[in-house]
Amino acid sequence: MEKKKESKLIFSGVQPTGNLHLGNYLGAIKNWVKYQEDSNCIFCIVDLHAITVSENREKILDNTREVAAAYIASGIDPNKNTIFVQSNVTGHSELSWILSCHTPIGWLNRMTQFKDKAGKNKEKAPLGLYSYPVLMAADILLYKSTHVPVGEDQKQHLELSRDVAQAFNRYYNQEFFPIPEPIITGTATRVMSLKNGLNKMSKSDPSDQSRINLMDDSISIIKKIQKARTDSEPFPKSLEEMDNRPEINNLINIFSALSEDLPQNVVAQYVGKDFKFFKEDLSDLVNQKISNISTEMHKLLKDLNYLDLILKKGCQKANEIAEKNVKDLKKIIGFFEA
Ligand code: AQP
Repeated sequence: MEKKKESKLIFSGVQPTGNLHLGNYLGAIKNWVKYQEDSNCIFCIVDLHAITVSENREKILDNTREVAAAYIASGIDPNKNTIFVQSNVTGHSELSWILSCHTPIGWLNRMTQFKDKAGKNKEKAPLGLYSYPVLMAADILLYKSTHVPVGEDQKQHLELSRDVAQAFNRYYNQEFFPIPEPIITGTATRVMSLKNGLNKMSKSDPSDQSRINLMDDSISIIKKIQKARTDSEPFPKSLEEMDNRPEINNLINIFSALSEDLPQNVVAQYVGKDFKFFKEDLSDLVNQKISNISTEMHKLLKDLNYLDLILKKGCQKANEIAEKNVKDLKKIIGFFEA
């Protein structure tokens, strides 16, 4: 087996908030699979992030196992990578506090996800939702990660992680944290809702029709794509024509990402044809790509002993790195060592 490159450390995660969807797969998990061949990879299930929203707290354990199953079913090899649950490694919370002391409030005030999720009721939003990006910085920096593959929606949080790393390094005049690089690749870095091309496909969208869940059966997938919103115009003749047609743009990008073909080739293939044919082929394609993952997820979720063992082993591996880095960090700060 080829030796992994020691210098590159990839970190990423998904929240166990239920309803894992095609956006999570195309924007994140699918891309991780190819990194495992030549990089050290740590894939986390970020349950501490999930509890920032009260609706997510109830099924946290089931949802945690669902994400673990999705990672493995999508092709992430638990023997080659570290797969673990965030709350099992105390270093995340510890580092989050330390980094929050180096994060100006003004930086957090600019985060659009907090504004979106808190809505009009900002005063009642929990502090954890506001400081979420600091915890995310801690997740990444705890392992001295160098690269973070994410979907487009996490770009702003990642930029904050870079700023926080730089602020800490500057303050202590050390190059302790590497400055993590975002990896945002492919034509589906922002998969949109099937019901509204201006909203991102999201686990928390109350409408199940807005997303393709990784565990949907083939009939549901066909129905959801059939009913996906389009417009009354004919199939576009060029990419430029898609500019003001967000729903069409989204479906073509999904097709392109799943078929690993360029969007312009997808357009060329269907120009002049009825949308019905495009949607039929898209349903087949989604089913073809998702059905193996879905079957494997169902199988894994019936063998909880196996899944839990993977997460326990992952916790040990993650803790080894985290404990060392937290110790070094405390030395730099100058805390008393008991
Ligand atoms: N619609 C999307 N298109 C492309 N990538 C996406 N990701 C999420 N939605 C899309 C990427 O999936 C990874 C894990 O996301 P997360 O679990 O941290 O939560 P999120 O970004 O807040 O995603 P959701 O699905 O919308 O969850 P809820 O509704 O719970 O907030 C990330 O890499 C993300 O970029």
